[in-house]
Amino acid sequence: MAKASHILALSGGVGGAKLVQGLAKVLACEQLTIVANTADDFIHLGFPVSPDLDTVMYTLAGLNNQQQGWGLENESWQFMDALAQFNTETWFRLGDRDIATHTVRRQFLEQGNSLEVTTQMLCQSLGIRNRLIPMSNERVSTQVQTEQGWLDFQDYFVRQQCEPEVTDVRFLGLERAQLSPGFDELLSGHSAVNAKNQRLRAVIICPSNPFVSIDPILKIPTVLDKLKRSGVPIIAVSPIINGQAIKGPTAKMMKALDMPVSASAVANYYRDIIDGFVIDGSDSAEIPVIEAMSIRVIQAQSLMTNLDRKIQLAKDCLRFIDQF
Ligand code: FO1
Repeated sequence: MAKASHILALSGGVGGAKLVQGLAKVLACEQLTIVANTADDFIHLGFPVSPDLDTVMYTLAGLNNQQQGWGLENESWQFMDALAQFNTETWFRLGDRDIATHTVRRQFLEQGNSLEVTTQMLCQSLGIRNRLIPMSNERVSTQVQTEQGWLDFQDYFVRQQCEPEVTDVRFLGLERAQLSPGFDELLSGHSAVNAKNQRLRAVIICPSNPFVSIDPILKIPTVLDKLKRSGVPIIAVSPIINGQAIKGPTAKMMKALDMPVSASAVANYYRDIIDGFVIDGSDSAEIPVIEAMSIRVIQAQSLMTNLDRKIQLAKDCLRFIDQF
């Protein structure tokens, strides 16, 4: 019988990639698969950009710009500087080295490879041995409703710096999207998930924005059903610490969606999906509220300000999983 020891992490954005880095340091490479959100993807200046895949990929390769949260360290901006001479848009910054990634991704995709295979090839070239999979090979595009009407995600997130108030979120193409084959195998195959004869042990929902980073993954048709039928524990790490989001518009979106900005409000949002919830030590008051939802809770240092903390949070999540 295959040993249930494989961890599936669902990730989007910068916060998710931090926990993924901790998990990758703690688990053997064949024990971890990351499924990343691809609803932030867009074609920009002809380049197919996949921000959440690239943030995880660069992080796992140790090449990510830690201070910025996205993109590469030691980046140069000659392309953007040259672009600025023309009256074209420069609000979405593509570094010279980053463009190599988009160029090779475009080549692979134009040769007819799926985004999953393309990502695998890119990861292989960067020496990454963990499995990084897009949630879907089909295009899904997040839009946010604001007083300006529906905005494409990167226009809202980058060009307008999350300034407009979001009153709704939609994912164009979601109803037609299928799980990527690798994602589907992980959730459906109760048999071994890899050549090492491992079975899926648990799913970890990383501390990403629930509305625009995790929801696109969970709302792909059949995902919720397959998660439930997998029978494995599903835990989430709160992206809200002490009433604050660490990065990005999560807190702002919760306010605009009339939700209290609290860890328990996120637990409530995930309540039909998760068995366990990891909150920060500063949020003890939330424990009874979350336990009242029949969700088990542990507290852990959730502010991942350095590698040791990312590793410790990963260890705390894995120890929590052993309670199920
Ligand atoms: N975020 C920004 O705030 N400004 C940028 O100019 C920017 C460029 C960029 C280029 C490639 C890439 O993969 C990500 C980039 N991001 C930028 C981050 C991106 O908008 C976010 O990482 C996700 O879409 C949200 O998690």
